[in-house]
Amino acid sequence: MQVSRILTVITLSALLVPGGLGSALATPLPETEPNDTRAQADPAVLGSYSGAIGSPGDRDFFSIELPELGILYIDIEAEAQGSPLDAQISVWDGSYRTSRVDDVDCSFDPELIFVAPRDGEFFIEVHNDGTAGGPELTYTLHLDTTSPGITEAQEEGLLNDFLVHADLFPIPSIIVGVIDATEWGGDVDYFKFEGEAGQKILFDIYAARYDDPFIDPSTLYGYIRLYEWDSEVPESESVVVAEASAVNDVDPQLIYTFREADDIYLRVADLRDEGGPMHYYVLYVYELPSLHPVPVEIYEDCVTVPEYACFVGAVL
Ligand SMILES: [Ca+2]
Ligand SMILES: [Ca+2]
Ligand SMILES: [Ca+2]
Ligand SMILES: [Ca+2]
Repeated sequence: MQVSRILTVITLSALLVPGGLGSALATPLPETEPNDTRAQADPAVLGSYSGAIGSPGDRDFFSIELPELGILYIDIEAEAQGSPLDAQISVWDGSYRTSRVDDVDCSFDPELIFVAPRDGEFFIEVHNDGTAGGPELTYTLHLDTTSPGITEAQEEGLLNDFLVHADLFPIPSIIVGVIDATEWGGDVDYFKFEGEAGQKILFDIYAARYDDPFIDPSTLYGYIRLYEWDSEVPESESVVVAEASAVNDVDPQLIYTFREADDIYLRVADLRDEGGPMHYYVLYVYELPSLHPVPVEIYEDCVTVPEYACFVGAVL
C-alpha cells in the first residue's frame, strides 16, 4: 500500500489561483449561435451565460482555458428558472468527452466539478436530454471555481464495512482509502457525514484520475452510493438517494444538497467487486457555493430518486 505516499503528494486543495481564470462576469452574457461544434465554441470565462436549446438537436459549446488542476464548477440553471429544459452537460478535452452528467437529484438541472488534467482549453457542451428544441428551452450556465479549503488528508478507518460502522468524518474532509481484497471479493467502505439544511456537498473520487509519476495508477473502478438511514432501524431500510460509477477512465462524483439537518452515508466500492492494495482512492468531500436560487417546489413532488440516475464518465 502506498497510502503514506499518496498522503504526501495531495496538492489538489491549493490548486487554483482564481485570477488564473480571469475575472467573473457581472451579468450573464448571451450565447452566440452557431456554437454547435467545438470549432464554433463561445469563448468563456468564469461567470454566467444565458442560452437556449433553440431548435431540435441544438448543442451549445463553450470553451474555457484552465490551469493544470484548476477546479471548474459547472452549474446549469434551467428548471430552477422555470424552463422546461432537461439539460445535460459534458466536458470535452479536445475530441475526448471526458465527463458527462445528467441531473442527479429531483431537479432537471445538472452540475459537476471538473478538475483540469493539464493546462489548456476545454469545452463545455450543453444539450437536451430529449429531442425537443425551442426558444422556451432556456438555461443559464454558471461557471465558477472552488476549493476544498483544506490540504490535510486522513486515512479511512479499519472497520467500516457496514453502515452501522461507518466512519464519521467532518465536512470538509480529504480521505485516503483502499478497497482491499477480501475472501468474498472487494472491500466496501462506509463513511458518515453530518450536514446542515441547504448545504450542497461534493463527493468526488480520485482513483483513475489520480495522476502522479511516483505512484502506480489506481486499479479501482469506483462505485459510490449515497444513503439516507435512520440508525434506529435495520440497515435494510436504508434508502439509496444517488449513485455514480466510473466509466472508462473517469471516476465517479456526486453532488448532494441537504434538505434538512441530517446524516448522510457514502459507500465506496469497486464496480466489479474486486479489491487489492492498488485499489486506492482519494475522496474529496466539501461544500460547494450556491450559484443561483433554487425554488423549493422543485423538490416537493420528489418521492424517490431512480437508481442509476447519474453517470459521470468518459465516452470516446
Ligand atoms: Ca443554443
Ligand atoms: Ca447551438
Ligand atoms: Ca477500505
Ligand atoms: Ca472497509
